[in-house]
Amino acid sequence: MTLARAQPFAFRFDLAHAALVIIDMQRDFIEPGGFGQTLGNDVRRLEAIVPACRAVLAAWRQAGALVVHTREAHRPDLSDCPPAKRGRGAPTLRIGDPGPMGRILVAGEPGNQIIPALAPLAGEVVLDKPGKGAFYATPLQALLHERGISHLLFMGVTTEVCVQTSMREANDRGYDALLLEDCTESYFPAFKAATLEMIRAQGAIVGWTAPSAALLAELA
Ligand code: TIU
Repeated sequence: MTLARAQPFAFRFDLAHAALVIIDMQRDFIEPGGFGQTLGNDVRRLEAIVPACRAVLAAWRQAGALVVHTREAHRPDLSDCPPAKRGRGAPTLRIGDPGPMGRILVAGEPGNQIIPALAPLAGEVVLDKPGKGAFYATPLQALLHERGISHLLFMGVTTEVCVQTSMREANDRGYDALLLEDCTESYFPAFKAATLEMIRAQGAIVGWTAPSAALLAELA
């Protein structure tokens, strides 16, 4: 497949060697009462991308290609949450504290689940990650290697935190990575815009970006 409208130049991939990686589309970031809001953010901005993400996920599933979902999640005993992460800033609730959707950013809690509109299907890969990047302390690289994956198409939240970190990790590991522009969002519009620019600058120094319509047209 060729996404001719990708920036900074066309993105070519073979579906059999590509994965759709959906970063942290969890209630903790998208709904009120979760981690995103405890940090002081207006979380309502993020739900606007859900219809576009749903359309891509449906088309990708129809094509039969690999789907990977991630969740930012810590063990209930917080043994995988560095004190530096838990102590950062002045949130209303810290990681592990009880909130309206259960304990903040803790695996298994209601707020830590992927939103129902993008719920994983049985058999799809779902990875819990303790960091911002999807490769750090997860089996993602081994899993992609086993399946012969070389190209990653990303969507999810937030653009400049977990999505960008994961793309940079992917880039350093030799993957060609593309971010679907209308399927990612930030609490800060300027940060999203800057991230898209910095990813594709300098001849795709981190990777590519493209509108989801370009992918949907190829998958149709
Ligand atoms: N705070 C923020 O923008 N994001 C995160 O903490 N995690 C993710 O991006 N998933």
